[in-house]
Amino acid sequence: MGAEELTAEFGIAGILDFKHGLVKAVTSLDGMIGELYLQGAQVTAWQPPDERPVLFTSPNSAFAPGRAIRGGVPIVFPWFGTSRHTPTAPQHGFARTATWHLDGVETTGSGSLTLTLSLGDGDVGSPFWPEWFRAIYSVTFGQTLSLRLAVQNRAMHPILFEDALHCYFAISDVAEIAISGLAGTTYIDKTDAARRKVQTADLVAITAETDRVYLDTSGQCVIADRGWRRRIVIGKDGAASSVVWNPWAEKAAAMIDLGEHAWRGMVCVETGNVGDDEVRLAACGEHQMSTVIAVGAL
Ligand code: TA6
Repeated sequence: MGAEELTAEFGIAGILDFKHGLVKAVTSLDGMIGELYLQGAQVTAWQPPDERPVLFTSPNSAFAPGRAIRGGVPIVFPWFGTSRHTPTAPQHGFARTATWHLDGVETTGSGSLTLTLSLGDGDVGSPFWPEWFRAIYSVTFGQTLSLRLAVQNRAMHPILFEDALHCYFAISDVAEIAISGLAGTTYIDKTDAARRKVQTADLVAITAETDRVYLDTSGQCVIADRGWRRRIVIGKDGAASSVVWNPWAEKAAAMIDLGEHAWRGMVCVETGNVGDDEVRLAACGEHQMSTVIAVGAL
């Protein structure tokens, strides 16, 4: 559907509008701002009243059909990174570049707006993962940002997949933040030949390229940002992994959709089921994972 048809069916005057180009939904409600592209069902902005933007989205992103948008919350599915089974398949799966269907819009009395989107095997027809599935994604923009991804197995056999909500957070400066909630867990260090290490320090500080898949983590993560004196709290459910990523200067310089200096103002803290934590979903079963993101003063 194009922007006009979406506005006719789902638009709410003064609250929800749809923009041309790569089609996106733009919401503004009681001082809160939110934005979501139908491609990838990708949230690219969320800003509660009187707050700075919480998500980082690169203005250098391609914003073009079939090209991944750099920032916001890309949905990683059905594999994370390079597919272990088919290394030639596109990085991080097909969900982030496919166009999702907008199935419903709902406002609630508490100043929030929920968009529900879906994607099925018929929409993607991927040769790399020819499974029968339906994914349903609900996004609630409000005082918090709530994201829930449900995957239904429509086949008569179990399916295996990885998923992640690859959140890019806006920060004052990478030197000014510390991430808590991961102490004592084991991570795969993708910057060091995928060696497994234990997070011994209470806090994760970003002092070099960082690319870590933390396994078997169920608690919330908190980004404490001294520069902006705020905390971003990332709660999760149904997600056994957390991923922490910052490309640092050299890698960032090679990423034209990021730009040379933007890496200092972003960090990814992702919620998902990755690597050892991949999901094995029984025939006709459903798996849900969700994250709730909140901000507050430090
Ligand atoms: O989640 C971390 C990661 O897998 C990194 O290895 C890094 O490459 C990043 O995602 C971004 O991947 P992308 O395909 O969006 O360039």
